[in-house]
Amino acid sequence: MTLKKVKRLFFLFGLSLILSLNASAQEKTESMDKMWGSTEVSVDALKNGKGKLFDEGNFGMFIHWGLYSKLAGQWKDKTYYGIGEWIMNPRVADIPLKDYMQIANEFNPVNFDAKKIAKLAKDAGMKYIIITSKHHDGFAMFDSKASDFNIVDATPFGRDPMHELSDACHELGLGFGFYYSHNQDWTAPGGSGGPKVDAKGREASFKEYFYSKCKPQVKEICTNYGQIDFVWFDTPRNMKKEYVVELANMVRELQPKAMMCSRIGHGLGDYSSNGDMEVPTKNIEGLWETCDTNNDSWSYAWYDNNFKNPKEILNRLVSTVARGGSYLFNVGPTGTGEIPEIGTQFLEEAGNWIKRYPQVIYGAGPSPWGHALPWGDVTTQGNSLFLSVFDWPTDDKLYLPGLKSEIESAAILTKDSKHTINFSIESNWVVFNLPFKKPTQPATVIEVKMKNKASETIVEKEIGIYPNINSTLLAELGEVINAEHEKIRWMEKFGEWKHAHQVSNWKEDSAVEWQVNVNETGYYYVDLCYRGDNRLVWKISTDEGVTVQNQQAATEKYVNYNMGILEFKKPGKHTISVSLVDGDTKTSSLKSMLLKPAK
Ligand code: FHN
Repeated sequence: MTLKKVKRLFFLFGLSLILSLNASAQEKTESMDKMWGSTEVSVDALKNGKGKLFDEGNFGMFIHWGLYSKLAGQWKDKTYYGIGEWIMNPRVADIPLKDYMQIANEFNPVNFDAKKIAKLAKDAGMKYIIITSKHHDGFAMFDSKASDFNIVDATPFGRDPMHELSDACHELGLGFGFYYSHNQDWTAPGGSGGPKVDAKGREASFKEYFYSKCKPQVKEICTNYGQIDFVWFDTPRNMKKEYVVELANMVRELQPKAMMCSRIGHGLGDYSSNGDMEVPTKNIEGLWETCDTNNDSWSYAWYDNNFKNPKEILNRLVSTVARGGSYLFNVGPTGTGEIPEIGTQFLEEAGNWIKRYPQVIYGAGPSPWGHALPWGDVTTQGNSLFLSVFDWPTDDKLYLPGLKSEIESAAILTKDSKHTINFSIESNWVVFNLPFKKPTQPATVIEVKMKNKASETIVEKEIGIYPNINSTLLAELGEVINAEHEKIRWMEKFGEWKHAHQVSNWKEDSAVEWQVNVNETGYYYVDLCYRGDNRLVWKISTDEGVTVQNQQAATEKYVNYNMGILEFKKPGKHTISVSLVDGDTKTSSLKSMLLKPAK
């Protein structure tokens, strides 16, 4: 069927029949999206087989590009803030299907240059590219026989950019894969969120959508682009298991080397996909990934130039690797096909750093500390711990808490040489003597050679309280006593997810308790990060009988409030606990505590 025919038929059946998503249904399914599970496939077998690129590469480029990129977050003179690829959805601009499909007539990304994009990924230190072949809007960015609503048949551009990009990736030795929205399809009758009737006015079923569009298109992307390394399905929600199994089997048969992320649904992926834009706070075992974006939206939006700078990109990358995962970092080309300039520049700068320190990222293992440290993070390789120091200490000393394994030597790695640094062991802290000025930007790497394998490094579980930098005690790193501890997420702009662990539902004997290791005695300002209603009274106590109790305001957003000064009288191991003394026990939620040296 030609695109013209499709458009005419949809027009005939009226817009009211077309848009099926409503806000409450969406809310319901959002919570299902949180259930993206992990794989049942043997992790070791994957790491040594088809998962090698993913496991060792640790850094890939995600690309959200489609018809929505042309709209750039704007419809009929109005800007819609939030993730741009959702613009046609009733929750955003609610664009009539007929109007949306017509955008294809003017979609002409003449500046698309596959080689340039692949080169940027390579220069940025990325090892593979995963691009949207079809997002929820149903528009195929590849040549498809299964639907005319595709970039070759429906646009003046008339080229298949996916061919160009897969070729460019293969030429540069990069891995390549496709994102495909298998469940949601807002323009195909029967697709989740799509028209409820087909072109003939008959009720359209998911089954029809699945066999006429979804499965044939997945077959196309798995057949026409050579060997692919990833098929990245998304938002399975309540898709029936039988369909998911059928897709997974087909992909495994056609592309035995392709890794599928857990968002295919029903625990059938090869690796687990974390929540969007979420760098986890604690180490996670197995094969997993965090996908993140270089600004706030996934796809291009004209107003969104809130690009992560090289320091933030690298910090989030290093932290993801240090938690045991891989980092998939998104860019959104414009409607004419180019990646915005600032994003490009920042990625290249991040790549220059990675080129100098490949051992910190590629094939690197997780941090023995299990969480980020105040000045940066730690990855491991062979016998070495790599300390990526993003925040340089102001007093020439870098502190490492609770290290029980023996160090052989330590050195700062600069461009082409190693500068040995002195260190001392003071009770159970290692103190490195550093030059006053940070030697390399945006992070300095210190290689700490251990006597044994770095992955076997033993670290005490207490969280360090540092004398020269603020120490954060996250709720999830403490013990929650008789209160509710849950992981939550919320949207700032539409689709822009934030994540936290919170403790709520406080009772008289509720508390959060942390085991800490204090390097230096003295005074520390103590802040609590919480949200709630009106004013709250909190009490913070230590095992030395020191107490801070104070009232501060509360709002619906998490904010840090200064509670007072806490004293540690003796160095070493202590317990700190927090409890709610007065305030609404249901709405008061604690996220973290911050200890700031007062001197
Ligand atoms: O709804 C999509 C969204 O548009 C974007 O593609 C992200 C990327 O992970 N996935 C879904 C939401 O989680």
